[in-house]
Amino acid sequence: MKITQVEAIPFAIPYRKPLRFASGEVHVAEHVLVRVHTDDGIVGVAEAPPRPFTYGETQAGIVAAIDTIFAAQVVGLSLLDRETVHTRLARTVGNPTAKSAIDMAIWDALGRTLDVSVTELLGGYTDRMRVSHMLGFDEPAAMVAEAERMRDTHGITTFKVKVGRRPVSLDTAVVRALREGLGEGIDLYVDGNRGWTAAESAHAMKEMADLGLLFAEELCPADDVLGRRWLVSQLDVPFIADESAVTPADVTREILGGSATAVSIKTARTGFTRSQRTHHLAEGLGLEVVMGNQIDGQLGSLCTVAFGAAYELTSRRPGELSNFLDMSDDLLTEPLCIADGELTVRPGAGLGAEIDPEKLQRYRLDR
Ligand code: MUC
Ligand code: MG
Repeated sequence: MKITQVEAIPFAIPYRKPLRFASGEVHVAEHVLVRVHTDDGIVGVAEAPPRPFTYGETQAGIVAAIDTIFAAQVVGLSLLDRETVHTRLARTVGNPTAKSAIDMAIWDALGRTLDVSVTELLGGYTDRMRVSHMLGFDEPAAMVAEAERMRDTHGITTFKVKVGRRPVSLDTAVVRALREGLGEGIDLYVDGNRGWTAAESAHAMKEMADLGLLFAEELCPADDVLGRRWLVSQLDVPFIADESAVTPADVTREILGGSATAVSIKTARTGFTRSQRTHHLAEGLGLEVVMGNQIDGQLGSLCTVAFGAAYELTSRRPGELSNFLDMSDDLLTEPLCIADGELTVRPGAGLGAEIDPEKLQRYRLDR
């Protein structure tokens, strides 16, 4: 069970359709495949998706951080030394997805070694989650058509709508069109990626008061401390902290400061070990949890559902598990399939993900 090597392999797969939102846009999945090898010949895998516009990580930076800082901190440890791994990696404040991919690849390797799924190792609550699809910026008619396609093809009935544009009516018109076009049979919530001010957010939420939103997420910056508290205090739906609350300590500060009332757990940036801590904190504080999407590929989405399905609290709400559908291809031998609005965890050992060697060869950038 001894870790002998950590590989960081950059790859690039184009999106069929770019995803646009208030803090950036994604045209190509420029991710890093992380492989953790052990002396038993086991290989655990995970992927790191850099989001430069949010966390400052880049693909080249992730490879460099793993090769020059993190690999040496874990090589020689046992797969069971997960707390030591976490402590060593946590010394570095930044690089959330580089650290998380190593953590998740270790859990995958442990599951493969013990012949147990990661979901069972974590908590084993269920084997599936309902799916919520993120809709990026576009014209109202195009967003309604996209939501209808997701509902009719995959049975998805929950949608997170990207907002945060100016004037706010650009976005409120979209949300209204979605409610009118798809009716009461769907659930809607909005994510501003810090695009609006607190006052603009309050105005937009009033304008959408009759649309039955489930949540609001990161409508304005958490650094606008009093403005955000003022906003959150007047909302009648939970306000989700996403990029403002990456660590459990961030979550504690945001919640106790009255700047959020719910939390997005993204395995891409807190791995499994830190996501567990956030989950336990959320349970103790009585918070709503949504399993979020860092615009993950199929391997990242498999990590999200593996964690989300492990606990009652994380599987209660639909998880954001479907944006890999917008990619032109992926790395897994057997693609993920969303049917009847659900994604199931893979049966078998670890994450149950097999990387297609031919696809990896085609998309890797370090050939
Ligand atoms: C989200 O929930 O914000 C957009 C940027 C990012 O880091 O994640 C996505 C989705
Ligand atoms: Mg968000």
